[in-house]
Amino acid sequence: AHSEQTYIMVKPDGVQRGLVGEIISRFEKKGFTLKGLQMCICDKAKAEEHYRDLEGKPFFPNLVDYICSGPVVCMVWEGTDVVKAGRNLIGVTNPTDAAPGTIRGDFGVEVGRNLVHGSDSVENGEREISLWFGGTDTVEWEPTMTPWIKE
Ligand code: DAT
Ligand code: MG
Repeated sequence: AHSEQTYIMVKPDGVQRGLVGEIISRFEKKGFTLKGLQMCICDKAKAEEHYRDLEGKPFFPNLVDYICSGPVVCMVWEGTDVVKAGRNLIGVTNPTDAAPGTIRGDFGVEVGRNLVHGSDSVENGEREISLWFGGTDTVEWEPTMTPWIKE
């Protein structure tokens, strides 16, 4: 099976609401491996770069302000098809439409407070990981339980 990495970030509302542990726990229990973890307060330039594909959208200025409005928790998760599976754990963009059982479906009510980011492709994952993590800030390791999760 195909192993890859994704960039997952608990947004400022998720941090302020005390949902960091809950969000990490869902990725851990699913069977993915945490390869990088750090906290920061994002500046405007970095937020604009992170969301550069959305520049020009009417909500873009609000989105940038929101992401910069408090601490975020930045993570690299690795595993089989983790980009797609991670987005399934997170749920669709608007929490109103997100299925119960997903993070946004269980904890969110508005699109502008949707708690967590997940990369939408392997390529964007690589771009986002290099934007948020310096090369030395991730950890090479393999959990001993891997054979019980992956064939
Ligand atoms: P996602 O975060 O599900 O990948 P996206 O990449 O299309 O969604 O958009 C990035 C963020 O921008 C999203 O998490 C919340 C915000 N956003 C998207 N569409 C929006 C809209 N129609 N109104 C307000 N905010 C929106
Ligand atoms: Mg996106």
